[in-house]
Amino acid sequence: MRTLLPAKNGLHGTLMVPGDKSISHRAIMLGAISHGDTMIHHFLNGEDCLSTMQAFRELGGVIEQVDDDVLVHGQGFKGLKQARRPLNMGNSGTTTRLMMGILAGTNFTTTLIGDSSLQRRPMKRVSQPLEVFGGEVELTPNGTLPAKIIGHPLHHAEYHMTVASAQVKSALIFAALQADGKSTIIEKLPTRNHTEIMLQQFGAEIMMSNDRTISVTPHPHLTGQVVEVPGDISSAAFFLVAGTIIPNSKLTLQHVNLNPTRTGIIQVLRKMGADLSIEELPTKGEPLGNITVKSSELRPINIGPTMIPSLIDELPLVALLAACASGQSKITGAEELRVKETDRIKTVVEELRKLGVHVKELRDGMIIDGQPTWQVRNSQLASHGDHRIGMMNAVAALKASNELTLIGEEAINVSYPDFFNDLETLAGRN
Ligand code: SPQ
Repeated sequence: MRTLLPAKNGLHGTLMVPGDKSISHRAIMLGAISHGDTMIHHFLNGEDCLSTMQAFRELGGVIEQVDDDVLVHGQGFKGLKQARRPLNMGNSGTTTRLMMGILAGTNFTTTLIGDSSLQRRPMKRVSQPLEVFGGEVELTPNGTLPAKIIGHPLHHAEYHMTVASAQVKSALIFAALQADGKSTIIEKLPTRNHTEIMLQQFGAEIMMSNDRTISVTPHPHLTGQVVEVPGDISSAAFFLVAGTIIPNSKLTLQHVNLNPTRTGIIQVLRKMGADLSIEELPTKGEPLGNITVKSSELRPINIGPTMIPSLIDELPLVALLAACASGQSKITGAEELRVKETDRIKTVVEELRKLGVHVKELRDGMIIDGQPTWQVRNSQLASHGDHRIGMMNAVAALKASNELTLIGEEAINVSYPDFFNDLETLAGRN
């Protein structure tokens, strides 16, 4: 249990947030299936990405790590070897789903297991489309882990996705790379495109057109690269929101990834009236920049389905922003939140109500009545084992007038092990 203190003097300073989680996972994966060495700088040392690293080691990969520098000795798809035991995906949906696509085309069988949260998350969304490519994945009758991936030669396909999910898309791209001809994947809505961008860097022939169509030429010669992982906008978002809602704050987040498929939170902050400025930085890879925010008065907002993928992981924070705005906000089209580490509609509503915020739960979102001050009803906040809910609560607690407590702070190690240290530094308490 952790004590959460208010930030009575605001938040100040400059911070380099940890490396992007999605990009760190993909850098290990692409490094392992490429030929030659891949050097990864600013790798995210969170538990999820370490699950990916460990899985590839158990598949015969040689990976060296010194702090946040990681060297992957790639041996190509064909260099992957059967693991001696089930691979433990921990809490990581990204590792699980992307691995299914990579392992579908091997000539061996692999079993994937995970923690209690991951065991509840839907996996048919990957196994079913993989069947279209000739893949075979056995799941429990509920469509959950453990998953047994029976490797097969794969064939090409044209597939229209039925969920807006970068994880499903990426699994299918990995399958398509091992198929017997060119494949096309058509997204329901545009989602984060780190797999596509990084594959191009490693030498794959992968074309993206009209935002939603991806064509994959199989069996490229992938060559190891140097990957500079930018700061994670999903981690920076906690401080962007804190800097906006806590009076007397001004802070700068450095080297943050500004890939437009991820920057929905910046659009939301601007639409709500946040004082936010961006200094774009020169880069050879994905766009990045320094973001400065100052305390601001906020207007309410309406968010609908098309915007959701670009801020899916930031929606708990959007709800918190709405709770501080002058009026009623509405989030709809966000039913995907129900299948994250927790049902994030339910857990956000439950935690905001403890803080005295009026929130109505909808099937696919919520309606939030913004209030300038909250009357805390229950000072014992909980992460529910979900890193993003734990961090949302820690940011909310900065605004409370009294000390609160957080149960389950360890969940935060999944994506941001130094979160509280960084928070205390910005609050001037370190
Ligand atoms: O890896 P995991 O557990 O699924 O992580 C989450 C998160 O909050 O960190 C989701 F709970 O991020 C996903 C994200 O929601 C990471 C991701 C990716 O790297 O491809 C894509 C999104 O999931 P999805 O299902 O929309 O593709």
